Amino acid sequence: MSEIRNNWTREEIRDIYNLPVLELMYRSATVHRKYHNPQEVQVCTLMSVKTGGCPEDCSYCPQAARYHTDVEVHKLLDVETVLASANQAKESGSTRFCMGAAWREVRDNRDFDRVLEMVKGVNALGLEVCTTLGMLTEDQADKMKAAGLHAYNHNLDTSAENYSSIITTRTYSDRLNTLHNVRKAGISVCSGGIIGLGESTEDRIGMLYTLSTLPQHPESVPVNALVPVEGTPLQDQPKVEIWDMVRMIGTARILMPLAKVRLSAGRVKMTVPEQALCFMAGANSIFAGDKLLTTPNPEVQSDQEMFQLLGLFPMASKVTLETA
Ligand code: SAM
Ligand code: DTB
Ligand code: SF4
Repeated sequence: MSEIRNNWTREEIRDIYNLPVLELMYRSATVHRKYHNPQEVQVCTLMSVKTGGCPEDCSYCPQAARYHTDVEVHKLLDVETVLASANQAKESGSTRFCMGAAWREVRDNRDFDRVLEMVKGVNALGLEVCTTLGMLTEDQADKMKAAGLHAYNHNLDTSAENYSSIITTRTYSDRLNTLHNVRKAGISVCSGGIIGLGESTEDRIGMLYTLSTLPQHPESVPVNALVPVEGTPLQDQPKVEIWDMVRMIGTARILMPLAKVRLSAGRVKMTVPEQALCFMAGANSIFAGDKLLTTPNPEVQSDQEMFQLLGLFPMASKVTLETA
């Protein structure tokens, strides 16, 4: 039941997703316990190193230039500013630092050189370093690997069938091509999606099908609940039901047992008992800090209290373990 498989069928995935929810949770929790320590949760920090003004039209995103949102646009930050934040993130218990830029794709210019410096600096702090910068070529992926990049985040967001209703300025195969370049460069793959976009259950199954039938599963699968932002086309979407998050997380856990399944955007709207259900279903990572990229996230203090209450502890850094 829980061996690593890349030949899942849509029918199998549909059957898992549609199990009675408590049965799904029981099965995913069982897989979770076989492959992970269920008390351990990786704490990650996100930082937007270049905000807003993006030429893409992702209909959920407050950073797309064409939507009128309250996002404060800024150019690429200085290396020092970013490294100071990375250091703070480390001090507050994060072991992974992810830098995001509102770019359609990486260009071979000074900004990219600066991002490579950021990657080197964060790596030198002993943090896992991740970036999310849009589309990448093979050569750019190789350069990031050489700079010490651990992981690259590039979400599929929804199913292939639904993609063009959410984003028209690029295609699903553009997305898959970047994931291929990242994998080829030997960088760990972080790819997941968003629920609450107005997608059907079949779209959720389709996205999980694409992820779980890649030649190698992503090491990291973020499950985001849409944070509706005023000014974006999806501003009026209803709140995601907790049982939908549980089903996505649980199904991802069963399909990709080794992956870190990340309870990502949308936690501000979730209660502690709701988040507990997500951890029970197999989530083993959160983003900490009062901001994601541009939208609010729970305070570090309240997450620490939640961990205490649920008997969870932050995953220790590999660097600490090696030197201990
Ligand atoms: N520009 C790059 C790209 O699109 O890959 C990197 C940054 S982009 C903001 C990273 C991811 O954030 C998106 O793929 C999407 O899954 C997620 N995201 C953006 N806006 C969101 C929102 N309002 N709610 C939930 N997730 C969101
Ligand atoms: C991911 O899947 N979720 C994070 C991270 N990868 C980059 C981003 C969530 C962004 C939520 C909207 C915002 O704060 O701008
Ligand atoms: Fe740009 Fe990324 Fe936002 Fe799409 S999700 S508009 S590519 S920043």
